[in-house]
Amino acid sequence: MSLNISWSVLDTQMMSRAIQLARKGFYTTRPNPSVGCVIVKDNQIIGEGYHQKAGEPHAEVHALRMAGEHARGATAYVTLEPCSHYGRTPPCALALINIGVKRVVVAVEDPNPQVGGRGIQMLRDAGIEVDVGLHRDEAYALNLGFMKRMESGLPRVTVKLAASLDGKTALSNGVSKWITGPESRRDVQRLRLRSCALVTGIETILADDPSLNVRYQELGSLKDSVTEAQLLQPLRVILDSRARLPLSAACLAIVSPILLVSTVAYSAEFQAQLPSHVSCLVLPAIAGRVSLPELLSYLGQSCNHVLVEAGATLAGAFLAQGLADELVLYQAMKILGGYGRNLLQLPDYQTMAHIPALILVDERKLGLDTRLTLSVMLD
Ligand code: AOF
Ligand code: ZN
Repeated sequence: MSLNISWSVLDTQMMSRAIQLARKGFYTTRPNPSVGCVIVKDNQIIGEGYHQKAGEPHAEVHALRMAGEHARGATAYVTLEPCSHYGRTPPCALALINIGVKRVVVAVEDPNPQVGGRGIQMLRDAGIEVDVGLHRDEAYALNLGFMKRMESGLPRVTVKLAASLDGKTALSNGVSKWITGPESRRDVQRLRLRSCALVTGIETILADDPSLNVRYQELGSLKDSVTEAQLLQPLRVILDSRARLPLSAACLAIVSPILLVSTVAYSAEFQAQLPSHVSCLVLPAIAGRVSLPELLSYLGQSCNHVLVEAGATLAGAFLAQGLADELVLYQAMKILGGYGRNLLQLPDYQTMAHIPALILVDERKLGLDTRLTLSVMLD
């Protein structure tokens, strides 16, 4: 624990730098965590690096390569506990031991069951001084999805919503283009880019025929941190309980992975006509609809963060079932009036004790709109 450690100014500065480096990989490392590493000797940075892409070298390896033999006797600052397992790359703890670093400062432990404290133990067993907990909250916050998946097997779920001041998502005739402005819509591209999967419902597909991909040219200033070649498209997940998706849906024509989830199998004839980037999954039903807990368990095998971009029924189901961690609401300063559609379909709660408990964690102006980020308090 960090409670008894008094960190020096140098420690604090170096871990801040490591976190800054980790952030550089935020949009490209998934499903691996964003991790940064700085190697310091005689008050000088002699190596630094960050994890850029799953399957490629970890942060420590980049930093050690830069430092070379000078790393002997140095201090390594790492935002996540160095790994102890042979995954796609050999253990970073071993690399630090082999080069002979003297001290390792770790921001937060790695809850990955393959690591889970063993990286820190390996270093200590080799006689290296290890201090844990510097900037822990910041390092944890950088990898909320990864942390949740490793701790629970479930992905973090963000539900994206866009509405008018009177909480409507469309006019009564269905017209919704555009309630929010271009800045909000560009920000949705950022939400998609940070997500391993996007979940939508068949009703949204049938009504709007969206492509649900990340469009590089719409990334704005994010283009500075992600090149077009690095762009990772999230898995597009379509919940289609009764297997109604038409082969003409626009999303199918875009070549990036799609998962069609139904409660009854698609016909062999339909499946034979699907392009190779589309796969199908049958899950159990709850009240005639795809079981959302089963869906999240399935996605938790490989997805850190799931973005739900759906209509009021499906988005409401995630919230009502206690499966949403966060809501991001783009609120337009417009009043639609009439009988437009409601923001979320929720049960008819009879007491305030039963309504979802939300905490506003961020509020920001985006053009003429306001973006509210709300944490859902789960009991
Ligand atoms: C580190 N440094 O920079 C990262 C770590 O599939 P692999 O071999 O890349 O292993 C991925 C796991 O390694 C990942 O789930 C997490 O536990 C850890 N990530 N560890 O020491 C890093 N990215
Ligand atoms: Zn590693």
